[in-house]
Amino acid sequence: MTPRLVRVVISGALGVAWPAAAWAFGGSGARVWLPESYSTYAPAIDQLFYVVLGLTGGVFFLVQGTLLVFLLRYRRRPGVSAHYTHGNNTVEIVWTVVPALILVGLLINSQTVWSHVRGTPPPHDLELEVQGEQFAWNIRYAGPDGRLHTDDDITTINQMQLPVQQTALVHLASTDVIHSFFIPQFRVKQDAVPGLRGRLWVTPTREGQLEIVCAELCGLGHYRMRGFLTIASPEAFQAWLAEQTQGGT
Ligand SMILES: [Cu+2]
Repeated sequence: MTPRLVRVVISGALGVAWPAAAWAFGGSGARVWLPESYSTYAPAIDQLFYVVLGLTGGVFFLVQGTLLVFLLRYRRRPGVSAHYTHGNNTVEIVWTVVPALILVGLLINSQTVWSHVRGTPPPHDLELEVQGEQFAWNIRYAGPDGRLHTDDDITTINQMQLPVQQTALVHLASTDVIHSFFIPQFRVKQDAVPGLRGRLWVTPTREGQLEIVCAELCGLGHYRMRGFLTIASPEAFQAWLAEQTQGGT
C-alpha cells in the first residue's frame, strides 16, 4: 500500500466524520442527541458530553482507519514474506502519555462540572419536595411559613411549577420503590429511593412546558408515571401557588 493510499483512506474517514459531526452538533435545528436546554448548568454538561464524544469519536476513526491501512498494506502477497518486529518504544510512550493526559484533563473538567451541579447548592429562592409513588409524582411546596412538612404545605399530584430564573431546591423521596426523577431539558436525572432523601437544585433559564418522566422501571404502571412541569414568570408562579392554596388544603 502506497503512502498515497494511506492519505486517501485517512482523508476519506475524516471526510465522512467531519460533515456528520457538523450536522449533529452544528447550527440550529440539527439536534440529534440532546434536547433543548432549560437549566443554567445544562450547557456545561452538554459541552462535556460533546468533548468526550468528539475525542472518543476521533480515536474511533483513527483506530479503524489504521486497521484498514494495515489490513491492506500487510496483506498476504506472493513473494513477500513476513518479518519479525519487536515494536517501537517512542510510539508506545506517546500513545500511553497522550491518552493519560487527555484523561486527566477530562477528569478535572468533569469534576468541576460535577461539583458545581452536585456539590453544595447555591442559595435557593424556593424549596419543594418531590415524592415518587407507584405511579405518580407528589409535589409539595412550603406554605407561607416557608417550611416543608408543616400544616400549610401546598401539595399537587403530577403538576409542578417553577419560576424562571429562580433557584429551586428539590428534595427527592419515594414511598414505595425506586423511581427516577428525570427532566431531560434540565439534564437532571436522579433516583428517588425509599428511605433516602435525595437533593438537587435547578435554576430554569426560560419559560416553557416540560414533562417529568420516571426513568426507572418501577412496576406495571411505570409507563403512565408522568408529570408536567410549567416554568412560568415569578408572578405567574405566585398566582398559581395561591390558587393551589385556595383549592387545595
Ligand atoms: Cu416510577
